[in-house]
Amino acid sequence: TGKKVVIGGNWKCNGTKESVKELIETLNSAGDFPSNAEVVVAPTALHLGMAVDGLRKDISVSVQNLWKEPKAGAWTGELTVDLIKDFGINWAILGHSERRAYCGETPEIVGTKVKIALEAGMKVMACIGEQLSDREADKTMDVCKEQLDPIIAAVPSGAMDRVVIAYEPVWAIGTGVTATPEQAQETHEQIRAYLKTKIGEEAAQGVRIIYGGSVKGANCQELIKKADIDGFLVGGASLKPEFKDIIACSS
Ligand code: G2H
Repeated sequence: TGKKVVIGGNWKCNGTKESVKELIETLNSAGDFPSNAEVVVAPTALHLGMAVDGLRKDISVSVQNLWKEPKAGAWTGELTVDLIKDFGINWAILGHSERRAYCGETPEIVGTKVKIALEAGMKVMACIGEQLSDREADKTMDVCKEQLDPIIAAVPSGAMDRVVIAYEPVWAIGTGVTATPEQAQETHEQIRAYLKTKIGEEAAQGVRIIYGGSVKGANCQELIKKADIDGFLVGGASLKPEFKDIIACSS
């Protein structure tokens, strides 16, 4: 389909000035990336400047969140899209499960943020995923649909190609437990089938659906072989030199 593979690095709330400098140097000296890889890293807000200034230009920088109103103003502690774009940042991770779980982000809030980012011309990695109890109760797709609906509804006409869906089963996040390639493929396929009913066959085929949850150098090869896995959102392993091996697996 000619889709580029998205390899996202979600640094979460990690890093020191020294470790971020080292990571930037490691990535900058990692040699050529596969031509079909779209590499994006999301540092903490404190480290965004270092990343924008220091990283090679074929790595894009992303925020991990943004404010639910588009314009700068009296929003203490927040970052609005106009500030983010002014800084040269064009990607946002939105609706990560940690923000849903710990920061009260409802599916509706996530939808609002997706809309704001896309209207500003940004690209979005919108995260969805079920808890272990949902999976055990056979509710994986119910939860994914509930999270997907406001995201899909938020996409302005013609902007679907700037939306990446990150499927991250919560039980596989930071736990060392990865969904098996078969489990991940099964859900990715169901997500794409659901997208088809909402946006049509062709548009749904074009959407990159990436997997997140304990992705590492040792398991990325098997996962990327699957038909509906179009890349990764990597947490823990994106802070290590191993991230370049994950980028390499997209070739
Ligand atoms: C899932 C993932 C990155 P990790 O949250 O978004 O983190 O790879 O550490 O499970």
